[in-house]
Amino acid sequence: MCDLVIVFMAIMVWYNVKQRLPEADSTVRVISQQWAWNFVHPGPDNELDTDDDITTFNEMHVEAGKTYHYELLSKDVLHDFSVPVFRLKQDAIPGRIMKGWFKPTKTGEYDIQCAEMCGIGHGIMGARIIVETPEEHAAWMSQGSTGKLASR
Ligand SMILES: [Cu+2]
Repeated sequence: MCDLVIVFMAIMVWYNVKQRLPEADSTVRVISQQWAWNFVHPGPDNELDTDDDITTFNEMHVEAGKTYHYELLSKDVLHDFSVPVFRLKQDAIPGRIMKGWFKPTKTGEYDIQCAEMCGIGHGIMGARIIVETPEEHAAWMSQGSTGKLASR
């Protein structure tokens, strides 16, 4: 009987963490490939798949205090989108769009890594997530939407 209670409670935790997404302030697309990360940010219109989308390579920009949904894709093999500081790990599976969410609360730069052995370049498949204040994020977005985004 105790096993059933534990299984039921585990399912409820899984549902609350992985299945029930809170309402998003914004959605970003994360595209993994051997051996890099591409990030598609909605531009000032806050909609993906429009002309003002901002695509970056190995660098993701988000605003502190906002809830983000992500759409995770893979162009080739299994990868795993891992942001250790968020305790976030999600497999990227070719042919599927994996959805999830996060809410950064502190500004700063943090590591993104691939947590799935994905080939000879797996070890160099790192990226950064830059959590910005609203002002910093707006400044970055205005650079990106005019095509003047500086690459690091
Ligand atoms: Cu990998």
